[in-house]
Amino acid sequence: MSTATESGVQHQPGVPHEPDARHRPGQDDLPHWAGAFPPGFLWGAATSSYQIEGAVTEDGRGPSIWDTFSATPGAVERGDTGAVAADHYHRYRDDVAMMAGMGLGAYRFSLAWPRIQPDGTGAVNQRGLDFYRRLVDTLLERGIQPWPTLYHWDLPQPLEDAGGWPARDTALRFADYAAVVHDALGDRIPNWTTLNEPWCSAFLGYATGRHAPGRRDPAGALRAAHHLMLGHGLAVQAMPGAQVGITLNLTDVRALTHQALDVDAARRIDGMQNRLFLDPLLRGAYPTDVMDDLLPLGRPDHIRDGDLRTISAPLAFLGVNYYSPMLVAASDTAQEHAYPGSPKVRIADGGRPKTAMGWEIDADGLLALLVRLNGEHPSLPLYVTENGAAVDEGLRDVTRVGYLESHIGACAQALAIGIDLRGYFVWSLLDNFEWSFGYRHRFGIVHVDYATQRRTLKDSAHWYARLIRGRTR
Ligand code: IFM
Repeated sequence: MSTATESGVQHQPGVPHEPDARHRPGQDDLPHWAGAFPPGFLWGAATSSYQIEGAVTEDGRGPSIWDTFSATPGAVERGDTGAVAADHYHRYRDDVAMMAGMGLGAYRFSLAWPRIQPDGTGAVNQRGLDFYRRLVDTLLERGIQPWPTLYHWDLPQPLEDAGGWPARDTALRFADYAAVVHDALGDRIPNWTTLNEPWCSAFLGYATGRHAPGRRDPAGALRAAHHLMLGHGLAVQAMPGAQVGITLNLTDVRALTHQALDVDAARRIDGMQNRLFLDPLLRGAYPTDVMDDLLPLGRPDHIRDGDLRTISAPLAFLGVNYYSPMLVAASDTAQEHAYPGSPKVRIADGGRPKTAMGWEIDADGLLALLVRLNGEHPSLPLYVTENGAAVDEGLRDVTRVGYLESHIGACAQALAIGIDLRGYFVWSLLDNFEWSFGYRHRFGIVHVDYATQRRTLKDSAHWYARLIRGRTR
């Protein structure tokens, strides 16, 4: 049984009401552009396996690089791990009911490779696949489109032990895993995403060591970036008939000044953050200026004939994760950052309000990015697959509401000028494990009390539900 509130949000048994309805945004708060989204526009929310599932040793799941990394002293704040996280593995039914109550049309989640192939190769663990079968069926029963990502950073530890993403074989193993998952679930799911944010996997994981597996090997990070994209291309081949896309964390890179050195700094960062991934995927070639920047790290002899043809298989869509623009400038001294080959570049402060992550809030950057992508690749359908804010305001998350309003407003503008934007996923449905920050930062539109696992809708969740219902009524 469920009960409707005046905001249209259904509350399911086991899903608590928020404490005070008086401050909730109502119909009058809907922005003027709310009606601009076409019917069929996909409204969703996103999560990822290691950040919410918990149950890391259950039903045959093997260890991932994030289990190992978070058990390493000093790697994650306060020693937090994803061992329990938001306990979604056990609570997925209530979570899906909550999503249905909010009117979500799609749920973006990732599958944990080590649940499905605990060794990263060979034997398939049916109990791991069964979890995702149950999740997908529950979503479909509720009319919510499953939007799965095959890889959101939780590499099976045995594959890291065998060389990780810097090793070419990992790309081949990824394609095998993709085939297993597609065979099991392909009849129920039309749209698949191979990778989430390969930039993070490669450069935070293998260059700065801020993410699992915690290696500091810039040349290895470059090999990892290539093998991630090769894995993507091989996975496309391994999922015949599927609509396959990829999600990249892209941004609008701006030079601090018009001076040549700052402009060159912006070129370099745009090259590493955006073009190093976009160009192989969409043009079948690496950007030559970026390859020149990277030459001091060694010759790219890991790139083999035919790889770029595999990587540039036609994409059904591009997923865009956008949080903040980047302002960059030349630096006199070498900086520690995640951009190998360009040490004398610094990230500057644009003086805008910031989220709790210290990320500047600027929705114009999202619009600029969508305009650029559409200009360069006019026939490529786009989805904003992540966008959201970490704020420490509890249930009255006025800053997050403002963030979502301005960024979804940017999406409305993009649609108004004819950009083929087909959906928007807020990051994140639930408060969750924010990687090396542990549980310090809260991205959820739904609050999670980690002691009790009680879920409570924040104002942003009510606002988003109102927006969706305002659109779909
Ligand atoms: O939490 C992450 C997510 O896993 C990937 N994209 C960015 C989010 C916020 O940092």
